[in-house]
This record gives sequence, C-alpha cells and structure tokens, in this order.
Amino acid sequence: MIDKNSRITVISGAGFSQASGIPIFRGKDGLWKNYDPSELATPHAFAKDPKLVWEWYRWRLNIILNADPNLAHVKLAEVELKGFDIAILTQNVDDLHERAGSQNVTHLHGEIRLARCFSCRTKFIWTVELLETVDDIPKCSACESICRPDVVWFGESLDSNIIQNCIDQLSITDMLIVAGTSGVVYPAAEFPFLAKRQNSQVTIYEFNLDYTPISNIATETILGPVEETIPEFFNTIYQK
Ligand code: BJW
Ligand code: ZN
Repeated sequence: MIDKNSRITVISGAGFSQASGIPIFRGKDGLWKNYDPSELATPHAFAKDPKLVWEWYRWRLNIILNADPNLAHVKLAEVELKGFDIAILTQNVDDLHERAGSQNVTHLHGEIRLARCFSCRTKFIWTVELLETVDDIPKCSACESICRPDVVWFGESLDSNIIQNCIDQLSITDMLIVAGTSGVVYPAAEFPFLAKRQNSQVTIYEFNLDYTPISNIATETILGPVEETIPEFFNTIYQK
C-alpha cells in the first residue's frame, strides 16, 4: 500500500483527542455551562464578555494540560519514527501530537497553550502552575493590556503562510488520512477536496465514528474510535 517513499498527510480534528478526555465541539459533548462552542469561539463573544470566554478557555486549558496523548497520537509518532514521511495538519489547539513525539505538526487553528497580547502581540506559554495564579482576564507582562487565547476564532483568517503550506503539502501527498473531524469548518473542510482536485490518484482514508461530507470522496471510511482504528490500520500496513 505505501512504502517509505510515500508521503502521508493526516488532517486531525477534535475526535482525535476525544479519548484523551478533551471534549469535542459539536453534539452535546461540546456544551460548557449550556453554551455552544460556536457562541464562544468568536471575536464578538470575546468583545462582549472576555471574562466568560476566558473562563471557558481556562476550563479547557486545565483539561488539556493534564491530558495525555492516546493510542492514535502515539501510533502516528511511531509511524514517523519508523521512517515514514508523515505530516500532520491539525485543527486541534492541544499539543497532544507533539507530546506523543510527532515532529511535523501544523496547527491550523492556533494553540491553546499560548496567550497573546491584544496590543503588542507578545505571546506567553501557560503552565499548570501559572494557570492556578490567574483567575481573571490575563494581562500582558510587557504592556499590561489584556491577552486573548492564541487561537483562530470563527470569522478570523487563518495564517496565510500556514494555508499555503497546507496547500503545498496536499498537492504532493500520496495518502491522506482525515481523522476525527466533522468536516464542516472551513477552510480545513475543503482540504480533502483540494487534495483530490490536485491529484486524482491520492488515496483518502477517513476515520470517524460516523459518516461526514468527506465520506463522499474518501477511498474508504473506517468507522470506529481512532484510538482503535488508527493503530489497527497502520499495523496492517506494516505487515504488507
Ligand atoms: C471521533 C471520535 C473518536 C468523536 N474517534 N472519531 C465557506 C463556506 C461556509 C462558511 C465558511 C466558509 N469559509 C469560512 C467560513 C466561515 C467559518 C466556517 O467554516 N463556518 C462553518 C461552521 C460553516 N470559518 C471560519 O470562520 C474560518 N475563517 C476563515 O475561513 O476566514 C476567512 C473567512 C471568514 C468568514 C467568512 C468567509 C471567509 C476560521 C475557523 C476557525 C475555527 N475555530 C475553532 C475554534 C478554535 C479555537 C478553540 O479551540 O477554541 O476550531 S471552531 C472548532 O471547529 C475548532 C475546531 O478545530 C473546528 C473543527 O471541529 P472538528 O475538529 O471537526 O470537531 P467536531 O466536534 O466538529 O467533530 C468531531 C468529530 O470527531 C465528529 O465527526 C465525531 O463523529 C468524531 N469523533 N470522537 C473518531 N474517538
Ligand atoms: Zn503587550
């Protein structure tokens, strides 16, 4: 199926980290205090009530900082360690791919472990200890302005260099794995279609609990939890 000259690209979404205890966005699992994430992950929500939005982020940060990579994260890192050319384009703001050992990870929607100053754009890294000392809106240590999570909210543009890198990566990939994403948030939702348009030979494997809009163009949709299906899939490939 693939050898070490093949290029593998993985697009991961919230379902990839679900088994690590990190709530996904859509469905009842995503609700926090009855707020839908799409009501909170916006510049408008932050402008209206930054304290509420930070409370949501602190809640999620605490979960993420204390979470561990699951068997799906670990398997991708192992595949890379075995010498396969594998790039991960993640929509997730957690760092579980990196903590599992993956080296080539691109964050499309930013990183929750970073906060950035609204005025001078200085960034700082959250730790569990630091998180415990700040219970209000975090302030910049350089200029005292308020900080925001260093993530991409609805209506905000993704970094143009990151988008270009994704387009380049998708144009050269032999195998595309789309795992644990509902495939409804753009521009990431468009990426599998883009890969197919750029290279009709690309094999697209989708891993999800359910079918999604991506299933229509996937070579195969493998239903089940990624923490089981991803390790099984790569174990099969190694045997060939
Ligand atoms: C499992 C599992 C297990 C569970 N194993 N599977 C074109 C058309 C229409 C709209 C737009 C468009 N272009 C832009 C837009 C607007 C908007 C958009 O896409 N809206 C749609 C909702 C319609 N996009 C944007 O605003 C983007 N900006 C942009 O394009 O700028 C230019 C522009 C702006 C405005 C108009 C036009 C152009 C920015 C998007 C930023 C998304 N940000 C968030 C928050 C990040 C910060 C944070 O984390 O707090 O990113 S929203 C949220 O959704 C988060 C996620 O990364 C993202 C995707 O979610 P994901 O990963 O798919 O998770 P879920 O929960 O939806 O799905 C989980 C899946 O896993 C499910 O399928 C489960 O079945 C499965 N699953 N457990 C396997 N164990
Ligand atoms: Zn500042």
